[in-house]
Amino acid sequence: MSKYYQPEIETMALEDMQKLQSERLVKQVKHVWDNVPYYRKKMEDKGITPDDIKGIEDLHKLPFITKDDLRECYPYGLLATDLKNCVRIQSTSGTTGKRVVAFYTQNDVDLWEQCCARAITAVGGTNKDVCQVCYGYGLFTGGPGLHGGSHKVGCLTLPMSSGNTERQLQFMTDLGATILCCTPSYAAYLAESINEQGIKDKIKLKAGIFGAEAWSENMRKDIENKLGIKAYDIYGLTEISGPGVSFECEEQTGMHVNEDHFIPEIIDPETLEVLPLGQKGELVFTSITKEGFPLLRYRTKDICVLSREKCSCGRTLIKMAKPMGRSDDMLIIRGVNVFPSQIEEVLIAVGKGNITPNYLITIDRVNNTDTFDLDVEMSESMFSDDVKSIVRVENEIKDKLRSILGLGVGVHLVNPKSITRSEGKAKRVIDKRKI
Ligand code: DLL
Repeated sequence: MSKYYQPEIETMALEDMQKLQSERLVKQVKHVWDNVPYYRKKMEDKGITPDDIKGIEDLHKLPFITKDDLRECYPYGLLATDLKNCVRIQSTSGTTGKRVVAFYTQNDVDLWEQCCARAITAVGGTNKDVCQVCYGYGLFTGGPGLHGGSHKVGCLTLPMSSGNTERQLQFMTDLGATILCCTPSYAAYLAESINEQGIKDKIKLKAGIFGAEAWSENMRKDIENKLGIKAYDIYGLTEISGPGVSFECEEQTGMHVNEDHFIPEIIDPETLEVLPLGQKGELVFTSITKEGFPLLRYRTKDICVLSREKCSCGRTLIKMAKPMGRSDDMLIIRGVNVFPSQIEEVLIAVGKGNITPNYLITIDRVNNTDTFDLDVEMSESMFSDDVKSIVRVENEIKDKLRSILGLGVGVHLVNPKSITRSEGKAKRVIDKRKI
């Protein structure tokens, strides 16, 4: 087995893990207090100092950090070390306005890659494996994270990045890839292409590590059957490091959190109270080993459940269920984080009396790929215009959205007053994806 199965950590007794977390938390709080004036102010506003945090039992006293804080502090406001100590940035898949930038020291990159190496090891990966990484490379953490983990395990790494299915299949068959890392929707697409081309017997895959978006147990079964592999979930987010915050083991009943690096909590998103194990609420993480960009009590907005039920793999690391949705309005479309507010901004910019602010986003999944359509009501004056000018406005909206989101959107100007008005909160999104 690869040296990234670390039983001294992964099967540690609960008391020992809590002791380790407490030591690291105390140190981390001091590091953040000393180096991040923004967070120090938040602590002062709550009337606490690092002396009040003696261990994980005091974690609940710390203030939360949210995406809004990250935006306010963009780009350097939450950096906890001199910039010269940082060697990398990564960023969430989002827009210029909403972008979140995370900084890493070399040590941060090493620890992150170790987390991914644990995930690859947990699916049976060793230095005999050929690991095909088709998450996007670049600012997105998927490619770089799994790539680094694959190197650490000693797999032959195929740094494919996303897209170009023909080339993916050629390398997969010619080089005998045994582990596939990509989003579950791309895995399902690859599986279909393999079956269509009748090349299943040329495939040597045994396991897949699929995450970055929600997927169901049905989708897991479908991918497993079509590819003849075991499909494992992996979770993470840029703000906390990237993929590998938690990973699935052979039991496939939820993801073990790398608790020696990230302390998870579940809170009630309304009252902000910490909820007991087993209750559903918003997932919050505290980074206890990061140097460059250590976030304390970061609200992920992912709705989830934690469990300490005994796992047959022997790991004692706490488990999180598959995330069950979000407590904010963020959508993940083809892996890109999209906020309805970004669409509103574009509509306002393009508006000029041609369109109204009434719109409806429809998302679906066709052939395992997300479709993204936007209906926008025209104004009465535009309604009487010729088709040419309607198409011009549609294209303008389309181009602006593509440049901001990096996504193709089907834009349709619809008749005035044709979008159903709501009596309560406006319903702007119809998500037909069955996931
Ligand atoms: O998606 C990191 C990642 C890359 C995870 C590759 C796994 C594999 P972000 O772009 O910052 O980072 O998006 C983070 O994606 O808050 C969740 O809402 C969602 N997400 C990530 N993994 C899963 C998963 C990467 N396994 C946001 N299941 C998170 C459901 C997931 N949702």
